[in-house]
Amino acid sequence: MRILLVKPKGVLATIRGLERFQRLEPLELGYLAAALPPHHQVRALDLRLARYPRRALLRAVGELQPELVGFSGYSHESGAIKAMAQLLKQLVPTVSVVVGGHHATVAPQDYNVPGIDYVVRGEGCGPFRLLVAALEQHESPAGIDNLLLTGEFWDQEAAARWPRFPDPATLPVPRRDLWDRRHYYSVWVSEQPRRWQVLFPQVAMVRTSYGCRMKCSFCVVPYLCGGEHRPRPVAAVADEIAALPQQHVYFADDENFIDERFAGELAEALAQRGVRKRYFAWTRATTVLRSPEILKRWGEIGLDGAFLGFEFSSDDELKEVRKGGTVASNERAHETLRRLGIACHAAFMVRPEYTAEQFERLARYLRDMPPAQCSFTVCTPSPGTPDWQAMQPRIWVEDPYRLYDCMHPLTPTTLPLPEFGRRFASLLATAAVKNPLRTQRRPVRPWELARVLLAEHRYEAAFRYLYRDYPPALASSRGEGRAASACPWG
Ligand code: B12
Ligand code: SF4
Repeated sequence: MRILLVKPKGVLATIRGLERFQRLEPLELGYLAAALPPHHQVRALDLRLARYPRRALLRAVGELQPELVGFSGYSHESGAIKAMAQLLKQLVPTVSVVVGGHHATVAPQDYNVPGIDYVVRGEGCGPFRLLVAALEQHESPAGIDNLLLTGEFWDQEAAARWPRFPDPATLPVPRRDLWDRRHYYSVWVSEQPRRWQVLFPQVAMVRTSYGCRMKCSFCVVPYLCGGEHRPRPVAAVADEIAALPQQHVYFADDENFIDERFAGELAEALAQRGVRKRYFAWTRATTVLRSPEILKRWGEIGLDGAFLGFEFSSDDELKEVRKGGTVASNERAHETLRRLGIACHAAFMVRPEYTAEQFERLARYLRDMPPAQCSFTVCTPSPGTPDWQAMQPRIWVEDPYRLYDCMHPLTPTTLPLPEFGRRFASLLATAAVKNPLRTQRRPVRPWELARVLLAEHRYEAAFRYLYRDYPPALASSRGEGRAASACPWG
């Protein structure tokens, strides 16, 4: 079969701003393609690379004449996916359309619309392979686990159950030959940046495990994987990393080091293979404090930076989201990483209800922090969690998925939206001076410096002007009531 796999382009300025710092490989498309027998003709279309995504999609459809088109997307991309699916069906009524990815997993009913034939939930390789096999044989794909048929065949009961994730040992090695690796990069942080260090290296993305054992209330991951952390076989991951042409690896795990045994064995397997690459991973303060020797070993084999969810600067707020740590444990973990020569990416959240004083309190905390790369989001429970359900009556936009990027408040702000955006943006500037790249004052290439400064400027502007993404009635007020929102894509 001729199959086109599509990753959409973000519509929001916040998402596009983020992309100036990092654009990671469309790994999910590589996994899906790898799950199929080789006689199928598969093309991956990453619309993030296209200036005019609508034109790029139509061109690809014209060239490949696909029989099946698969879309992948997060919640904020769901509007664009539905619009593209409908357009496709109008132009080529015989094409089959399947959607998958995170939004399909947590809100499948949102895709039960004209234009979409099938919705795949959870890990997609197995159901996708079976779907393609059924379509190839002109058979109905009804009855495939974690696959829903839309319209009159919609199974509401199945849509309400969490999909089961398969044994990660059954996952194939993703097909990275489907894209040009030169398009994928991430701004790179190190505790001790070298002189003339490359600031935007090409990066590969690798998944070593899925799931997490913790239960932070805003996060959907514990529901996705039943509260388990499930690693892939060590040798398979080490072989995949060893074969990568890129020198920099960004891990796509929810938590990389929570399973000490696996993390330790993987480090040794990489060392034994003589793999010398640079790594960036996501972990928790509690993991760093529990297993500093694992972080030390990873530091020795190339871990440059670790993402730590600091979340808040007060214990009360951390307790409220069941983070399972304290401000003091965050600070100790930060210190531990720095001692091991690993840079800390400290991720903070603000709440829609923040007052000017609460923004100021966070800004004071940032000013007193040791060097770190910082990022900021708005605390927004994930679709699929009980907290998301509880928030429903307070949601102030008609289509919350469109603005679900954890950077747009979905419930009324205490401050008027423009002031909220201004204060949110100024946190970026306050934290920027703490970045090890700035504190260490190492020389950098002028064009890379210009690129960082432009990215910072655009990202800050996206925060400052996020009120423009809301209907005018909300943009200028504290937003009582709900307002409709349109879905522009293209
Ligand atoms: C790595 C990661 C990132 C990377 C980007 C990865 C990329 N390729 O661009 C970075 C760090 C940049 C990132 C950024 C963001 N992320 Co993120 N990210 C993740 C993480 C940890 C893993 C995702 C991943 O790549 N997994 C590996 C791939 C191979 O697996 P997969 O995507 O799940 O795909 C499989 C299945 O879903 C399915 N499938 C997927 N697509 C399709 C399509 C079809 C047709 C089929 C059949 C099946 C199918 O099969 C795939 C094959 O294995 C997830 C958490 C999670 N557990 O999912 C959060 C997650 C997806 N991110 C999330 C969010 C909110 C964001 C941000 C908005 C956060 C922010 N404000 O910075 C941004 C948005 C970026 C953007 N451009 O849209 C949320 C999404 C919530 C939602 N409802 O949308 C998640 C779930 C985190 C969470 N705990 O809530 N993210
Ligand atoms: S926020 Fe991180 S630590 Fe908490 S449950 Fe989600 S993945 Fe686990």
